[in-house]
Amino acid sequence: MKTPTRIRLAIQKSGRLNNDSIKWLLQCGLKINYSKKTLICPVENFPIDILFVRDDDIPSLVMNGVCELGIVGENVLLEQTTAINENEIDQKYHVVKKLGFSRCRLSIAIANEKPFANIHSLRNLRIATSYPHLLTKYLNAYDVPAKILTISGSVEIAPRLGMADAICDLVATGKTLKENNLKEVEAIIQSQALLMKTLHPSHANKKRALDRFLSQIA
Ligand code: PRT
Ligand code: ZN
Repeated sequence: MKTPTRIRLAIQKSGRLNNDSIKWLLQCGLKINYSKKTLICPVENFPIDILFVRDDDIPSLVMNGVCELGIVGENVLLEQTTAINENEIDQKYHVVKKLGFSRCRLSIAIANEKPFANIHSLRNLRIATSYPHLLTKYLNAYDVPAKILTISGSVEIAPRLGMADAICDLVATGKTLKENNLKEVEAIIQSQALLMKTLHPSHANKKRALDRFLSQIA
């Protein structure tokens, strides 16, 4: 059987990370010839195959060694790893570098007219979010009980629908919050895209390609 020597690098298939991830790879000197429909694309001048996937799948693909490398938002990586035992996680991946694009923050926001003095003003509120683990960890650190409602999208609309008193979602320019009559009151984490690598490469002989790529971008 032929020994695999090509490494896999996972990036988002479509969405906010896609363009800048490709731009960054091109800046690293990789020659990529891909179309929007491609799911896997061989790099012409390097033993790397680019895999196009949902961003949420990237941390586990890398942690399980299916892909040696991945580009993902810190927000997604932190939410997923917060859900798992920290010691177990530390042995599965390493953050190679933060890439400086897709910057945003995960913040709590409430209706403009609601009074807010400090984090304790959130006590016992219903907070809608797609980031239940990061939000729970943050509120627990301040000993603030709240009812967390996990929803997968359009989080900003939840207070208008009467489903929630507050939200916890990503903010970049603040335009979406403004449009939904919400004000940002607490920033939980700052985020940007990062390059992560597996600590479990599936074949030892892929290490040479991995080391060569990592030394090229150092
Ligand atoms: O389909 P797939 O699962 O791959 O993509 P997705 O829909 O889960 O993610 P996508 O493409 O929306 O975002 C990918 C990543 O981009 C996020 O995980 C963040 O790391 C990063 N990013 C940077 C953002 C934003 N900025 C951002 N502003 N992701 C989402 N937003 C949304 C936010 O949720 C809110 O609805 O934009 C709105 C707020 O933006 P402003 O500018 O109005 O404040
Ligand atoms: Zn996603």
